[in-house]
Amino acid sequence: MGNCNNMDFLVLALVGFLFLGKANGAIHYYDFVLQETNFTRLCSTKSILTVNGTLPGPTITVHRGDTAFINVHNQGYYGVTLHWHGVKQPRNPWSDGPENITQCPIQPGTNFTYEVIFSNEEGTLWWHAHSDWTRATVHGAIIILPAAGTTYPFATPDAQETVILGSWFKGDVMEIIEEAIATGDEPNISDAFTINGQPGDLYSCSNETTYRWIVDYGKTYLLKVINAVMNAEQFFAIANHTLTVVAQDASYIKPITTSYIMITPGQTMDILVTANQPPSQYYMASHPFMDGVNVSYNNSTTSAIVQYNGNYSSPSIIPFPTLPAEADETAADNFTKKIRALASKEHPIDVPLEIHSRIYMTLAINERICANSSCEGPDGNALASSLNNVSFVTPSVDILQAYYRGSNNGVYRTSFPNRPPNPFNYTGDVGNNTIYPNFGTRVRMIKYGAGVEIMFQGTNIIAPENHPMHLHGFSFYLVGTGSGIFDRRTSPKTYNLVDPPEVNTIGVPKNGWATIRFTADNPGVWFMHCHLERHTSWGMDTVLIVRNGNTTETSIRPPPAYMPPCSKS
Ligand SMILES: *[C@@H]1O[C@H](CO)[C@@H](O)[C@H](O)[C@H]1NC(C)=O
Ligand SMILES: *[C@@H]1O[C@H](CO)[C@@H](O)[C@H](O)[C@H]1NC(C)=O
Ligand SMILES: *[C@@H]1O[C@H](CO)[C@@H](O)[C@H](O)[C@H]1NC(C)=O
Ligand SMILES: *[C@@H]1O[C@H](CO)[C@@H](O)[C@H](O)[C@H]1NC(C)=O
Ligand SMILES: *[C@@H]1O[C@H](CO)[C@@H](O)[C@H](O)[C@H]1NC(C)=O
Ligand SMILES: *[C@@H]1O[C@H](CO)[C@@H](O)[C@H](O)[C@H]1NC(C)=O
Ligand SMILES: *[C@@H]1O[C@H](CO)[C@@H](O)[C@H](O)[C@H]1NC(C)=O
Ligand SMILES: *[C@@H]1O[C@H](CO)[C@@H](O)[C@H](O)[C@H]1NC(C)=O
Ligand SMILES: *[C@@H]1O[C@H](CO)[C@@H](O)[C@H](O)[C@H]1NC(C)=O
Ligand SMILES: *[C@@H]1O[C@H](CO)[C@@H](O)[C@H](O)[C@H]1NC(C)=O
Ligand SMILES: *[C@@H]1O[C@H](CO)[C@@H](O)[C@H](O)[C@H]1NC(C)=O
Ligand SMILES: *[C@@H]1O[C@H](CO)[C@@H](O)[C@H](O)[C@H]1NC(C)=O
Ligand SMILES: [Cu+2]
Repeated sequence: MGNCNNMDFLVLALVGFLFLGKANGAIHYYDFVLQETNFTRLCSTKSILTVNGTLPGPTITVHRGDTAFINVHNQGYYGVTLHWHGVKQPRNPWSDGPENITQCPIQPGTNFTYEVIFSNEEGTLWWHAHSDWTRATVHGAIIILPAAGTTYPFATPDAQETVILGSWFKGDVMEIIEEAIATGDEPNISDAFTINGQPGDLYSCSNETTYRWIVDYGKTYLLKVINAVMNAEQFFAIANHTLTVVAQDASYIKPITTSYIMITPGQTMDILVTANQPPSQYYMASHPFMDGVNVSYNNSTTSAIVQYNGNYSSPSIIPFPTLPAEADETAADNFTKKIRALASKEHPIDVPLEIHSRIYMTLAINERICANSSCEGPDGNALASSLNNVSFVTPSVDILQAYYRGSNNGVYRTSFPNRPPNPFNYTGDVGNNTIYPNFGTRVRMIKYGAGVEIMFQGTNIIAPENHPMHLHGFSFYLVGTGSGIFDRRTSPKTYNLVDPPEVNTIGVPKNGWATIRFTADNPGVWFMHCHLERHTSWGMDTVLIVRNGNTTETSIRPPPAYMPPCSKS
């Protein structure tokens, strides 16, 4: 991807300078072909679902405020949907993508065109399948350049590069999650992590294809790191090179100079890297940040090589970066706590100070009772998960249609609780009565324009860990985090309302809390879920329905002429 992208980037940057004034929003067209493709990794070949036969899939490049039409042709074996992660899609939930939330799957042999509407996002986002576990191999980068006539809030970099962290499973990912749901046990762990689709030198049979990023001495690059890993938050570093993080989730932050980052699934970071070391080769590497208790995971390290152009003798030993240890919560915290919005005149923040809708929400791993202890999870039961003790059940027709047409017919209930139904000692001795959740498709209704505050509370039930919570349709401000139980009296006093980061995914600390705020100015049906894929599958999800305002401009747009039909397969 490297060289091609760099050219595109220079050309687009040039075009940007030729247009002055406000961008009117260019329109881009892409065709994506979903197809089975044979890939060889870790000494074995298997067929995976891809877009256009590549892993990662094609990059979408736009300027701020543009629109992209993506015509998705499904030539695979099963129905799939795509999601444009972090793109707010004002008034346009029809193109958001989560399966049976905003649409039914695009069936094999059919196509559907997404209209992806960019607004104030600037930096890096990504797209991925949003159907069961297909996102493992169906994902790619979205690069949003500054609008025509504007520039970065830092010196224009010489070129850009994208690094997508991913997971590789030897087994079929769809079978893996089906098997886990059937047995009630944890899904099989991945066999490798990848950088731009390649596991790298630390895995057998992978060193011939290790990803190489070719750099020129003296140049400064804008490195776009995307965590597309299925089930783990990740540390990432480059040997001998300092990272200057300048944006997260397509929103600028105050530059952070660091030797490593912690990035959760769903998050993206834009990082300035200057190739200022002796011309040679250096490893970049990534492995999990895993503070979970009772969680099995892949504890391996993916790597790629930063290779300087020029004549030099190959190093006998390529320097390897020092990554924090897997369970190093302090290292994760130290990095995360440094992130603050740029909050400049050109890139202001707009945190709601008046709150109309407040939700206190517990996150938990639970058990679903199996008759005669016939399952393979804890106590002979099946693993489940929940928000406010409700384990989300995905309906078989999409919630958006049911809501929009006013034909609910029991597809969903509007009774998602706005506080834990039965308070308990969340982060301590949780007691046995917290293990079994309720199951249902419960959503929360929110008034258009409301100031919304959500306090996520981690719990100590069964398997506490850090949960990367993601909300569709919005970016939100992370105004506070802390350890232990959120305290109504003291915790809000620690809020940052001056320069909180504006993001779409946040890691809620293990047995701790995180508070987010946003203005409900985007009418629609918006999925909210943990971005660890197994937790999503187990039910750590809900839906926020933001009602229409009182004008056309504050209401959901009419649906496109064609939406994929919901079948009763
Ligand atoms: C994907 O493949 C189709 C068919 O070959 C092609 O028309 C399309 O341009 C490709 N899309 C991208 C983004 O490369
Ligand atoms: C993938 O490999 C299998 C087994 O070798 C083969 O039968 C199949 O035709 C291949 N598929 C493609 C798309 O090349
Ligand atoms: C399907 O693709 C065809 C040809 O590319 C296009 O004309 C048509 O509008 C597409 N249909 C949908 C529903 O996107
Ligand atoms: C999961 O792992 C087990 C044990 O290695 C193996 O027997 C099983 O086939 C795997 N399942 C899938 C779907 O790959
Ligand atoms: C890959 O590893 C094998 C076995 O250790 C070694 O023989 C080979 O030279 C290596 N290839 C590269 C490109 O490093
Ligand atoms: C990389 O950093 C290590 C540790 O600081 C140092 O020992 C080594 O000399 C550096 N390598 C190069 C090529 O600069
Ligand atoms: C993970 O692997 C590293 C070495 O790569 C090792 O030091 C560490 O103990 C392992 N951690 C766990 C929990 O297995
Ligand atoms: C975390 O930051 C503190 C204060 O800056 C420092 O003393 C400590 O060494 C850091 N720990 C890690 C693991 O980075
Ligand atoms: C979505 O609904 C379809 C039927 O329209 C069903 O086959 C599919 O399993 C559902 N997807 C999920 C994730 O529940
Ligand atoms: C909560 O549980 C912890 C650990 O068991 C205990 O130390 C603490 O006293 C409990 N708090 C309350 C309010 O019961
Ligand atoms: C809690 O559940 C465990 C496992 O089912 C059981 O062994 C234990 O006795 C229960 N404790 C209480 C206080 O009910
Ligand atoms: C429409 O809603 C806005 C707030 O979103 C409010 O200020 C305004 O008064 C409302 N207008 C009418 C006619 O209800
Ligand atoms: Cu989770």
